[in-house]
Amino acid sequence: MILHQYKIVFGGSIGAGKSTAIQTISEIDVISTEAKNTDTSTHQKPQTTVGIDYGEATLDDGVKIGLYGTPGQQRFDFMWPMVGLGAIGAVILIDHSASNPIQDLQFYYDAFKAFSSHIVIGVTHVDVVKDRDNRIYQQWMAKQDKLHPLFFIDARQKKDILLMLETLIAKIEVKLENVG
Ligand SMILES: Nc1nc2c(ncn2[C@@H]2O[C@H](COP(=O)(O)OP(=O)(O)OP(=O)(O)O)[C@@H](O)[C@H]2O)c(=O)[nH]1
Ligand SMILES: [Mg+2]
Repeated sequence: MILHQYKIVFGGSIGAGKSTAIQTISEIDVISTEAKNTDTSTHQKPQTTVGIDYGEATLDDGVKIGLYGTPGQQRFDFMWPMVGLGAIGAVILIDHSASNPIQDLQFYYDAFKAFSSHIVIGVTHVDVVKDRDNRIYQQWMAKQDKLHPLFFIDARQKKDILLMLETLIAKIEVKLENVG
């Protein structure tokens, strides 16, 4: 059984690039809920998501994907189940330049694995902090009970987002074919 419309939820740290990723690949005008960022101690960017992002993309094989973005700020965590429930897969984006990206990864992983067991992880802003060791993510993954695909990406690059989504959909379809 192959589905032709997938709901994918994007979760992860503030400023990691969830809204950017959806904007980068969506074929429709993205519905977004950006507001002035008042939490400048966590991140300097002027705007932040306070509700939901929604976009749509079609992969090369014709599979349609609904892209659902969540707010990174923990004070909006009540939105996560509202946006994430019913998702068939989750993309977790982590900002490599944040003060403790592994703590962030653990936190958002624990929160978003509740919505789907199909997860890909994208680490962004690797270009910003070149002196931080990238192997921390593989070391973290080795301690988990399940392995998930992990990519170093730039959320502004369409090809990077498509690679993550294609990997996620392939994983999901293998599972669906095995049960269907
Ligand atoms: N240098 C660099 N900038 C990036 C990269 N990925 C995304 N960005 C930028 O980082 C910012 C990410 O902002 P958003 O897309 O609003 O982040 P978000 O995850 O939606 O944040 P919240 O909604 O506040 O949780 C944007 O200014 C992007 O252009 C990257 O890999 N490197
Ligand atoms: Mg956002």
